[in-house]
Amino acid sequence: MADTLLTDSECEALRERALSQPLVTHIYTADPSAHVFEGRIYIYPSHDIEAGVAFNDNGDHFAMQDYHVLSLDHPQAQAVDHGVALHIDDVPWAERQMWAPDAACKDGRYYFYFPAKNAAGRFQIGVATSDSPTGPFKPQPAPIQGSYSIDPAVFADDDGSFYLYFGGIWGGQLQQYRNNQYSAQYAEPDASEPALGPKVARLRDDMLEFAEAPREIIILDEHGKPLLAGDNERRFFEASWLHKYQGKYYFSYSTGDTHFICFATGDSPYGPFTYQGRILEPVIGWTSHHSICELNGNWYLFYHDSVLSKGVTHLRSVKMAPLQHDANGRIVTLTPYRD
Ligand code: FUB
Repeated sequence: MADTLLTDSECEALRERALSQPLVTHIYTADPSAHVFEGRIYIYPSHDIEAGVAFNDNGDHFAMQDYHVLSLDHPQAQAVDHGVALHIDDVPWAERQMWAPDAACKDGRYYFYFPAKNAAGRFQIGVATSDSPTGPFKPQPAPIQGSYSIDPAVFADDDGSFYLYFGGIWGGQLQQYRNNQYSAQYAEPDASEPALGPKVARLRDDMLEFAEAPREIIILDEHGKPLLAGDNERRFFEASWLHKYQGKYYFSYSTGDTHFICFATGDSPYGPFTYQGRILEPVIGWTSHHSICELNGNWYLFYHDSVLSKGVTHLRSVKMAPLQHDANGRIVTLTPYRD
């Protein structure tokens, strides 16, 4: 394993690999959440399938039913598929649509967080546990109390606290909540109003429930004003991720209908965060979803696109490319790697 900074030629080789091939090609994978556990890179993706469900604005055609875990011995290695880690049939409360997951490790135990729709058609977030980073994961019988919407992402802070970020508008249903309460009457704010923010809650010590009511994250513009709902090129849509670099918290996310992965920085895991720029320009396919992790001083972006399926938006493939923070801590924008 490379235990030093990547050389320029190693970086270039990794970029080339991202250009030409996904991490795995025998199944479709998306929404990669990557972490380094015990020196190895583990990737927790969605497992895309063709379920024959008609396309609609709610994303019902993203009808995934299980999760696989991938891992890499080192960044240049061939990814290993560890097989099914959790199936919807084993989750008592989940009916359909296992969307973007994430995982965390605490005291040698692994916690897998995943969204799915319940019998009422509402997304909630569940947790499943294992002694192994690759599962199989045993789900809790009920979803996390007070959870809703999609795209859980866990951040482990230096003081041992774990935070769960979540939320996504449109098919992710976040627009139907205010102050953590659901109403079918709620909708997206008007274009001139502050955009809906993602949510964050610190996790309880046992990692199985929220330790507090979810709080809204505010993303500010360069004047210190919240981004507006009509600012489609910058406002939050889905795909929360948090990483820490040189003491700053970096919140990154997808802008959905404008297809960018952007980042904003702040001084607390709760925000507020100030918009800084783009990490990734649009990929092939409607959705964009990423994660960022560090191994031996090198930073990596994990993302997906629909190149392998020739543009089928719900049949995506996970890729990995080097990511760079410049001397001022700004993330250098990547252009996607198309063939
Ligand atoms: O994979 C289903 C959904 O597509 C995810 O939850 C979103 O982030 C988008 O990537």
